[in-house]
Amino acid sequence: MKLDKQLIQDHNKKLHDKHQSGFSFIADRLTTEGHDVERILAKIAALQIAIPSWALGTGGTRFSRFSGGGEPGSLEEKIADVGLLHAINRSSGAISLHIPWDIPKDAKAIKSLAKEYDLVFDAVNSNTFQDQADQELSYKYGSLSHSDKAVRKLAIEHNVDVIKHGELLGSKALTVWLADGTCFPGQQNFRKAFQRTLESLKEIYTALPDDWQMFIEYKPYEPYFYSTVIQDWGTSHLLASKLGKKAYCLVDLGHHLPNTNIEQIVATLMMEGKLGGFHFNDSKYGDDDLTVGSIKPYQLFLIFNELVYGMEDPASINPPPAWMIDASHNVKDPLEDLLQSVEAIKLAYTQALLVNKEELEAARENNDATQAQEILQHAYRTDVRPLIAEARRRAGAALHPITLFRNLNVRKQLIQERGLKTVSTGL
Ligand code: RM4
Ligand code: MN
Ligand code: MN
Repeated sequence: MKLDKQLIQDHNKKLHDKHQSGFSFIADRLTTEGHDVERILAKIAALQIAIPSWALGTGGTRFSRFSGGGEPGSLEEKIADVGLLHAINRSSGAISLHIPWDIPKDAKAIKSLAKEYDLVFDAVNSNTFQDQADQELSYKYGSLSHSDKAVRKLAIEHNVDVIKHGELLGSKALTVWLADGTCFPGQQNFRKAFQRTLESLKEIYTALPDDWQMFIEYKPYEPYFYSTVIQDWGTSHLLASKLGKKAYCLVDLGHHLPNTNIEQIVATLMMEGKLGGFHFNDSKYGDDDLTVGSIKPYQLFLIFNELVYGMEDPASINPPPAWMIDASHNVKDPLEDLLQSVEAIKLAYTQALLVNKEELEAARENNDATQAQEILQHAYRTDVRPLIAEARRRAGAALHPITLFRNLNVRKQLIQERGLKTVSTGL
């Protein structure tokens, strides 16, 4: 389904007056406070967040999966869904593929289809956490860290294959997330598992084109519950440092134990120039993969405060990170959820742009904790929604994405097109 641009214009026209008064109000206030509103709007518009190809269907838990209707049944339909999101918000201009869930059979055709929707291909993701139907060796006891060299070889070759698929599509990064780990104390030699992983990653790294990056994702537990080979940012950083300058760490918000200070991890990694990729989601307990900003919006703001600091610092050695939503949708319509997630990311980003850095630094130097909090929360408590809407309007997108999505009955149309019982590949 392709969205007629006129429908967006009609929607914007209806909301115009209300939007305009809200926007003038905040723009005036920010100008009085010394902000350059045009500069902020340009930054908001420039932030593009990749959508993973596995987030467009209804996700499941280990108990069940309640499929929604009209789910994309092919890669082409997934691209159409991301294209739809991008048409509505002009902020989701990239798609991230998971191989082999989404192997492009005809890369050229897939690439030109994506282009029709104004989309590019973000990082490609390998999958060594599931055995494929025709697979002779099993990843049950690990992949890149496996005790059996033949299994490691299989996993290495798969990653090299994923790079090749990515090259044909114009991707510039490979994300490696390993499920490798153990469930029981004593099951594995930690040192050997790390060394084997490093050796395997070295081989993959050799196959990485010069202008590519490798993102190493960490996770403390799950699917195994005692140990994980790449359990935390320190392990990821150690591997990335040993591999070389094309290797970076990837922070997935859900891959931390409750109450971990993620903003501090972000600060350290950016200081070292090693933050390559970022997966957004939200959680209450673990890797819940809930809508971004639905549980801990203040934490998201604090994380963005460090990200903005790292991105705007002229002395920064960190490349621009690759942004992606990594979520699962068990309850909400996946497309609505993704629209909400993109909005939440933009809200936190914009609020972080409003932090008065000079005043904050002065407060810090004076050890004035009260003033530091005042400064941060002054930015956080600013309702920046009209700014984001204005940036969208200027880009030709909808003032209120969810309202437009609902008014146009998009899901109903997708069900008519694809049927009620389609199931998309992914988790
Ligand atoms: C993992 C991890 C990876 C994602 C898979 C589907 O928990 O977050 O990034 O590829 O889920
Ligand atoms: Mn992830
Ligand atoms: Mn995850």
